[in-house]
Amino acid sequence: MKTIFSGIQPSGTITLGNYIGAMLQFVELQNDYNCYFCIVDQHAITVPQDRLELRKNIRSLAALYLAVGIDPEKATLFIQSEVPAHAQAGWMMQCISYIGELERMTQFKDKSSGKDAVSASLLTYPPLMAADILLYNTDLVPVGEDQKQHMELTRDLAERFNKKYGDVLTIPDIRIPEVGARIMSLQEPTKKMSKSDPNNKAFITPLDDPKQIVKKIKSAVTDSEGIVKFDKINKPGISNLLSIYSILGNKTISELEEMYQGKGYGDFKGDLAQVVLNVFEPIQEKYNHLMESTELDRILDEGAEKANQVASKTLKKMENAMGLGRKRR
Ligand code: ATP
Ligand code: LTN
Repeated sequence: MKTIFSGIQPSGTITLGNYIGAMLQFVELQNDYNCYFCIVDQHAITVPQDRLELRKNIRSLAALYLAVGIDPEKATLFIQSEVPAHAQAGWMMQCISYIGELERMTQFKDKSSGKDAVSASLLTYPPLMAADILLYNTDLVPVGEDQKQHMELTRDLAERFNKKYGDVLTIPDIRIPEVGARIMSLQEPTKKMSKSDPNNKAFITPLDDPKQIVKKIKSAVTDSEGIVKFDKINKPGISNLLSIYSILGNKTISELEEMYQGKGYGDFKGDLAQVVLNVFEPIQEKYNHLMESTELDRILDEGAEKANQVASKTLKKMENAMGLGRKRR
């Protein structure tokens, strides 16, 4: 069986973008692959986090992974900071990364622009991500489109390591969904929907209450034309909503365009809100149950143990190859 690895930051509550771009793929892929799904808390602290909020978000993200349908019998679910090999291998990956290539990452440019104090870790974020992936001999990484550049760097770093130190690391491929790889902000539809957006009207989360979801969709920015038609360049707002409707409502874009011919955005948005609620309400119910159970800790303990076993083996190989410490088996 081939191996899959992917991670989500506990930097807030997952959005509709994370759900469509990442989690929907995870649920489907867990049946055919040996999967590792990680809560990348060390990545989350590359920007300031409130410690209590972070703790809450880690636990909440674990419950959400399960609530959307990740099955701990099939996939390994764990927290990055509970597997020390990530930080250790991350350091080794930093040592073979060039500052120039890290400065070219668009996520670094976006997250650092306009800030007076930029942490060094924001720059060295991608080598840690490479370590996450490479420790599990990963074949495939399902992510949204925004991670393409980081994945290319991960492949470059793995190839660089192998060239310098011998054939130790598996070169992973990226998997981006055909539709929904980039869900846009509801308020600025030319910007990616992001869970750390300071404007909470820009995103929907599965934990929003139904009234909030309806309100956010109704106030999503569109255009003044009033025609439900997919045109990403000239009508980014309605096109984004059409993509969401199409994926969650199992209808093609052209079916939707036909259904809403002659109708305004109001009808369309009302129906879309219902489609989103149909998907999110059962997730919320399962989530509430999991947060109250002791099951969550047991699953995360088992996940960390399994991940540790695999990761520490690769770490040893990497250290031996680089000449760190004393030779170990
Ligand atoms: P942050 O706002 O804190 O940077 P984020 O919302 O961008 O976080 P991540 O935790 O960095 O989310 O991403 C988790 C996964 O979700 C990644 O695979 C990423 O590509 C995917 N993803 C994030 N935002 C979107 C989006 N708007 N559309 C599709 N996929 C997305
Ligand atoms: N960089 C990713 C989160 C992330 C990740 C990973 C994704 C960290 N480590 C490993 C896939 C595989 C992000 O910002 N979305």
